[in-house]
Amino acid sequence: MTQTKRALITGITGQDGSYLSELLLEKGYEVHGIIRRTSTFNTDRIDHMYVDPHQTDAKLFLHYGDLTDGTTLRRILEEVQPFEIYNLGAQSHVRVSFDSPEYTVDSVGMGTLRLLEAIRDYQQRTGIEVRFYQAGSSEMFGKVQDIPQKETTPFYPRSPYACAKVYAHWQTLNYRESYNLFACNGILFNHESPRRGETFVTRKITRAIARIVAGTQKKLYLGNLDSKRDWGYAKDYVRAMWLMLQQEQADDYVVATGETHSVKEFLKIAFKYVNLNWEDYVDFDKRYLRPAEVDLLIGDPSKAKTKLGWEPSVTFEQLVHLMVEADLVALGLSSPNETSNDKVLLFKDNAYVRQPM
Ligand code: NDP
Ligand code: GDR
Repeated sequence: MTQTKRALITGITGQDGSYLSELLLEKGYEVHGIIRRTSTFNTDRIDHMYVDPHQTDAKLFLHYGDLTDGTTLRRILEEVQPFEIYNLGAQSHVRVSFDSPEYTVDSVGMGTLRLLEAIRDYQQRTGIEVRFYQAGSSEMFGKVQDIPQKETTPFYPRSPYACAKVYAHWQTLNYRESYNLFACNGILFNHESPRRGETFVTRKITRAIARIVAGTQKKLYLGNLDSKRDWGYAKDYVRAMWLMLQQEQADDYVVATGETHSVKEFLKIAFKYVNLNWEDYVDFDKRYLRPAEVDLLIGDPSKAKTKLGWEPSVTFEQLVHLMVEADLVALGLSSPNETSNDKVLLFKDNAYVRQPM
């Protein structure tokens, strides 16, 4: 009899956690996620997968916990007995990390250490191998050293968030080397989707466009429009996480598209999709500037392509379009481009389908 594949995900309620859960469920895994207690529901992104755990076909289970609470992490590990752990939980907003540096470092840096320690003890005591994925970030490269950035590029973090991710990266690598843990660092460049948090720049833009078209918003206030990012599609990136844990050897991988675009380029393409000129709607607000900025990120995904067989499936323009479209659909609007063909693009079951209006 084959053993059920069992995975534990921190950050399951986030953008990546939701896509990764879908991928693992599709692959027949039993998925366990750690959620935080909040005063209002925070499970919107995973509700469509959830079935009452009393039902026999339940495959997704949620546990209350927090990366700042080591005792609970240990208890959940003992209860779930996972074979794979994906550490996606984090205070993941770079600008906010300047406002809340201690909490950011606690959840991102110390949180990773707590989890690694719990895994080390569990594995040594039971002899069961646990494979670990650490959600590293291109922000670790920070101030540009090499173009494009690859696995061997030195880190130069420029925010409390990035410093904490560098710490988590090195601890992950050290646990691999010291205790023979199967622990991988993904160094993922920005990845976006209709499920992206509303305060990250891409989603802030696409959501604002839908509201402008609906007539409920007049202006969009942004900070630095000149920074450049290597933006990919989140659904592609969670596939890379899974692939890393299926290899014979644990290793570290850059995951990126290999293309870079400025915030201005994103704005231009996004507003053009609804036949508007971004310059008529965007104003500057210095509150969105960061004390230190990361000006240019562009990744070299050669290693992931060669060793994991990973490829991005969505171009930059397609990504911008699918995000604008999803926000238009969410407000019950359809894009002018699509209506002219008497078709509407609908986001259904995680795919974009054209349907007659
Ligand atoms: P999100 O911000 O969408 O999700 C973060 C998740 O972490 C949420 O589920 C959140 O829970 C949870 N979380 C926050 N604080 C804690 C805590 N103290 N204990 C436990 N869980 C916590 O991030 P993404 O899905 O975009 O990113 C996933 C991971 O990948 C993060 O670690 C991020 O730093 C990293 N990353 C992301 C990239 C990207 O472009 N998206 C690129 C590179 C790395 P809640 O819903 O309750 O807030
Ligand atoms: P980033 O993403 O910092 O790269 O981190 P974000 O979308 O926040 O910023 C990208 C760039 O846009 C500029 N910008 C603004 N950003 C926000 N959020 N809001 C604004 O109004 C605004 N105006 C301009 C920023 O200055 C920046 O240059 C994301 C997160 O998901 C991290 O967790 C992850 O590790 C990295 O991507 C890779």
